Amino acid sequence: ILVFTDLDGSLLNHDDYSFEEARPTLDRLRGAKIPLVFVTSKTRREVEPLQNRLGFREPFIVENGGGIFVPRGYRSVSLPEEFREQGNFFVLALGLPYGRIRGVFAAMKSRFKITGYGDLSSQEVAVLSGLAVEEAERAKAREFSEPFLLKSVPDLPELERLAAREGMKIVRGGRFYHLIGDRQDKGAAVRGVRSLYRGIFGMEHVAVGIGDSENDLPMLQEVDVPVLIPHPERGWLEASLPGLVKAPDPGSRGWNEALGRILDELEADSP
Ligand code: 2M8
Ligand code: MG
Ligand code: MG
Repeated sequence: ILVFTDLDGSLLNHDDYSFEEARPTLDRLRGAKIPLVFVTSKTRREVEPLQNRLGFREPFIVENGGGIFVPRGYRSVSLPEEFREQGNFFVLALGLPYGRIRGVFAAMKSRFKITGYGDLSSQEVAVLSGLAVEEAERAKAREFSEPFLLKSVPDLPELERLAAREGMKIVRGGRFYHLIGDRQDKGAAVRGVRSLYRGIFGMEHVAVGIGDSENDLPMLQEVDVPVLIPHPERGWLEASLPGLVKAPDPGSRGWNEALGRILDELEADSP
């Protein structure tokens, strides 16, 4: 078994970012040595402290599929050469460099009322997101994507056309839109990580995927057991996915319950 999970609104509560209620199932994953792969809009600098707090040291996917990070020495195998060494990680970039994304964003900004993380201070990002200021500073350390707010939603189709012309696209998370490269999304990155596990890590597996927002749908399409967590106000996203499991509650509580039940079933099938 391999578990892919979104963070905000899924493993972490939408409002207070807590994962306390997910502890029982997190402990169970750790005990059974089931890898938990984060698939998030967050940056590498946001994921690192979270992995430490949660006690997981697995590969992870950042910035809506912008990059796959594998900890140095993970499972003592050597990775394909497309993976570049970067600090404590080997990184496969699937997205475009942040500088290029910001360049296109600046051109969009001259015509539309949009505000990106690059235009905001850490204090401002903290207010908009509900993150602490130090966390907001980590969220601003983008490598592959620009989260932004849009004043007028009817502008979206025109922004999408501009993005497409530059080889980019726009996806929607829990609070923000994200300008990203058009070859990246959470689904493409999950496909890449699954083939690493099957190939060089030698692990055939059943994949579970858990998410709550539109940007999670490509990931949910790439797994065997897709799970949707409801938004605290909006409920479950509209989605037709074969075998879809709907978690009973938002955030970490729903995550804990739904994944706990799925593990019961998978373990009963292959004891
Ligand atoms: C952004 O991502 C969330 C994920 O759904 C969103 O779009 O609402 C990202 O900027 C991420 O880096 C940040 O931690 C998060 C904070 O809510 O917002
Ligand atoms: Mg989410
Ligand atoms: Mg997310």
